[in-house]
Amino acid sequence: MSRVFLGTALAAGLIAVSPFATAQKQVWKASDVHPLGYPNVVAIENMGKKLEKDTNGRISIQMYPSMQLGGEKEMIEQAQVGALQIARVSVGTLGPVVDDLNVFNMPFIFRDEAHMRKVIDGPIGEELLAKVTASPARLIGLGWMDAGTRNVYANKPITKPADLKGLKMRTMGNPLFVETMNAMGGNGVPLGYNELYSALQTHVVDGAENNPPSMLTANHYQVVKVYSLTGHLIIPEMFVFSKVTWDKLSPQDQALVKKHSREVQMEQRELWNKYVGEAEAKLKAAGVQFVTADKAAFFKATQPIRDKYGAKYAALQKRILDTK
Ligand code: BDP
Repeated sequence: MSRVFLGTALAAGLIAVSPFATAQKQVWKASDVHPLGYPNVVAIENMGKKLEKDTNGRISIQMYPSMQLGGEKEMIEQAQVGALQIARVSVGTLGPVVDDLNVFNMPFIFRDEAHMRKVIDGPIGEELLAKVTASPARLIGLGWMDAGTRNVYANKPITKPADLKGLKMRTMGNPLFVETMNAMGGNGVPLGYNELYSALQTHVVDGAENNPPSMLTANHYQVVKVYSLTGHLIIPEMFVFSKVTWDKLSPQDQALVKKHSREVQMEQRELWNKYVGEAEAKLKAAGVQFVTADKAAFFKATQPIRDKYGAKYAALQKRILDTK
């Protein structure tokens, strides 16, 4: 086919190949388990506004917040088949899909949140996004988000591993977290985030672990009243794009999305910094008790997990630890 003919045929809409398809108006579906107003949701919505402006309305994003499309496992599956374009999920739930990510899911792998941010912003962060893209998962790793530090909550203070004895504690759906919770002294029960509120309410589980904004916005604080600062997990989140849709985009559109993704990464963090403080204040005002825990004891109790899983990623783990 000559170039001239191809061009004419495309302009006439005779051939539905990708360059033509992308000239059409597209509304991408994005989803998040968190509600409107949550930093992650706001940052993706803002990306949608920028894309709309840059493309004169050709591309826009429709956000489906608050677990409207299910939990993160369901969101990942929808993105894999192209039913959803952007899924913002925890690396906790992505670990079982792209195994290399589990290096971030190990307890106490990061010294603190600043350390985690250094790692995701630098070459390791880039490499892991590329690993997702290159994996058979049919997802494109676009960028990272911050989710602070996860601490345990139940209806009693958990200051040391013995306090978790006999407690059923919800974890994200990843065997690594069940083992971690068991090593910390409790009984890990993997459940989707979308199942958690009712599981707490009906005492299917006695507690959970998460950051303060999640405990607040998912209403867990209405049922569980003591937040113990175990600091066992600092897990970043990722927003991924459906490869099915991505492959139909022009290189220009792909580059545009990539550029905005880095901006999302930086913008979400600013929003997060503010949001965490507000969430803590609201939890306290609602009667949630914040308790200091013996972090060193939990660190020690979880050493077998780092030994077991760390061996697989020894080189990467060393580079993470060496990131200053
Ligand atoms: C929240 C994360 C969210 C996870 C949720 C969970 O932002 O991505 O789905 O924890 O525990 O902190 O499932």
